[in-house]
Amino acid sequence: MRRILHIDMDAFFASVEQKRRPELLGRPVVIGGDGDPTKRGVVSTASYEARKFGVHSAMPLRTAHKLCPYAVFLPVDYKEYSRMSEQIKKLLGEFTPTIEHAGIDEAFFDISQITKPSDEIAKEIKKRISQETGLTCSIGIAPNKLLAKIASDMQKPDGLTIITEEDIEQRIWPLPVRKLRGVGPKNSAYLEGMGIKTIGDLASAPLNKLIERFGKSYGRYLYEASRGMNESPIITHWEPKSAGREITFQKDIYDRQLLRKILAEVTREVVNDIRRRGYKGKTVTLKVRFSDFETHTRAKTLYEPTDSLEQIRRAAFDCINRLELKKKVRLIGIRVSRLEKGSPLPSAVLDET
Ligand code: TTP
Ligand code: MG
Repeated sequence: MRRILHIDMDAFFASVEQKRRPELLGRPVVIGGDGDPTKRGVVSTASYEARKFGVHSAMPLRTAHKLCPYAVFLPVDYKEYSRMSEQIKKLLGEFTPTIEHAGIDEAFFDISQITKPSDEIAKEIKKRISQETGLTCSIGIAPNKLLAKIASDMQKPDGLTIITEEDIEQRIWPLPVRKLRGVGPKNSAYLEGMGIKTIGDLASAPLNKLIERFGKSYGRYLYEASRGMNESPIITHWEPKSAGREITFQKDIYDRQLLRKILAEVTREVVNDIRRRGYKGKTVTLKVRFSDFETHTRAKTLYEPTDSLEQIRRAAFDCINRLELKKKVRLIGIRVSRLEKGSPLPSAVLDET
């Protein structure tokens, strides 16, 4: 039997801010955009004190401000959060090399080979993280990744939840289907239409009915997931599929020259990013959202993968030339995909070509 541990930091960005500014401890803190709630932008995360007012990730900052006007609003400081994330990941690496870094504040690892009891391992990790960073995390331990992730979310913040196969009926089945990885808002609404609200409801649906509605692979996934069955391996190394950036303007822009200038800058950032990580890309996709939210994309695929700023920029401009810019623009973004490993460049030469 495998033992998989999932760790997820509590209110990560907000906790890092509260840690470095102790005067914010115990206060509602909202992190998002450039920290000005009168401007456009969305909430990246909110401290648990702010969540009591209904503030949550992905909500417009302006809405958060209405719900919780006395919260402290702060800009996103990725650099600091990434630094902290690296520090935590390094520390986790001391426990086992079989780690999957699943996001900036979460990781899975296989503890099957560690002889200590699960709760002891979890407590040790929590203690180390707290000593070295002053932050809290929530940990879930289960026979697979699917259940471990559900478990880590069950008693947030500072939680420790251990789920065994015997617990599935009592503790997993009452949860809403949304809690299963791979069930988003669309599918859960569809399932609800079929009278399936909880994971337990899903577990009582016959396999052939699920396959009929959702296709062979997703249907079977749902059938097995509802029974807590999941064999996904720990993936210790990810190849990125694409790299991109997009900007939402403070004020919608009509000026074509200015848009091109911004596009050139964003493209340079993306190219620097793929080069820093040693990748070359083949497809360049432009995204433009107009002030009325109408959104268009245009893509260009090159003959071979490249990390040349000139070639990628030319492709980006090709794309924008194929769009009729008849309205003010709200957002512009560029993405380079079909990435392949090239050789990483030293950062000193990144901006040279
Ligand atoms: P989460 O782990 O989803 O959230 P969290 O750590 O803030 O809170 P919880 O205690 O519930 O785990 O995401 C980790 C970080 O990723 C979060 O601190 C901010 C960032 N993030 C965004 O920028 N936008 C989002 O929509 C989400 C969900 C997270
Ligand atoms: Mg988290």
